[in-house]
Amino acid sequence: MTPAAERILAGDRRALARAATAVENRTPAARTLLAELFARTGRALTLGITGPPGAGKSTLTSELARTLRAEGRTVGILAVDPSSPYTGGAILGDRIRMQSHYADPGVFIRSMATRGTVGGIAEATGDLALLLDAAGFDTVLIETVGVGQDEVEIAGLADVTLVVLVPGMGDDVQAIKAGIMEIADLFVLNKADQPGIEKLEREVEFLLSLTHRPDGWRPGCLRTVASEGIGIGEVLAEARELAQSKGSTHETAWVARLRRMLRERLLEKLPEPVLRQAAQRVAARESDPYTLVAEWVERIELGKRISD
Ligand SMILES: Nc1nc2c(ncn2[C@@H]2O[C@H](COP(=O)(O)OP(=O)(O)OP(=O)(O)O)[C@@H](O)[C@H]2O)c(=O)[nH]1
Ligand SMILES: [Mg+2]
Repeated sequence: MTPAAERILAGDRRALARAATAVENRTPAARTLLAELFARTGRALTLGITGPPGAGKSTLTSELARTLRAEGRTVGILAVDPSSPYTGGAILGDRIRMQSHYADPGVFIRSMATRGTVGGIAEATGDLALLLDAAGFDTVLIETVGVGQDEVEIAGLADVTLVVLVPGMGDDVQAIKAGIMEIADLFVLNKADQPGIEKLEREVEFLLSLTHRPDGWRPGCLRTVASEGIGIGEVLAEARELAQSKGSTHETAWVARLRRMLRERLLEKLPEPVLRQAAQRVAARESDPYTLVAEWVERIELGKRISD
């Protein structure tokens, strides 16, 4: 075993932070490390927390972490914002919200903005979660903003996905339902101290009554006031129960994940400038895309980079 892996397993937080950066940067060394550590994973409970901007995801995450710490459990927190390259503000806000956790060695926090790479963000998140799992964290909380494709993929990494909604969303509840319904295991109706909570609850219950998911799952909903720590214990208890009963869906998650991993590795063999040049030639009708892709596949089979 490499010294880096040994240090991480021994609980060395600096080694973990360095490894997390390597994982984010998708380095070959990080891959070797993860391969080494993989056998030690599979123990952490991973919760996804997603929902619209400002719904209280970070507040809820922080409160979940507080509750878990009070139980003596360790917590890894990954805050991902795939939609915006500028998470500076959000991260700054989170720093204030998460302040009490930063000094706690039982909590590891990492915020990730989009790095501008194609795909990859879901994989980077998934790998970070595995790294924290191997490092012995009991629970991994993954916060993502919005409900785009990246978020759906990121949600697929979690054992249980909580979707946070708030009163006063108006037609937004309708608008976001399509993507959200597929990934939600539990709806958290936050800001229950605000007017309109009954209306929101009725709307969500109505949408749920119309939804028939292929897996037969019917998500529940719970009210919280995250900013006052109200309802957090119930959310955690429900999430744990769901994780227990969902136990067997891991294989399905790995189908999606293996597919993405393969895609990521294959695309690595095709650097962005080379892809752009090729696209230019195709657009100008100087070469045809079918022959081009066939040639690339042939090269990949020979283990070569396409740019070689
Ligand atoms: N009234 C009320 N305010 C809340 C509640 N939960 C969170 N807030 C406030 O809502 C604001 C947004 O909370 P965040 O936790 O940053 O929300 P978020 O979903 O993480 O936001 P982004 O990450 O920026 O999308 C903050 O000012 C919180 O204090 C709640 O239950 N009731
Ligand atoms: Mg947040």
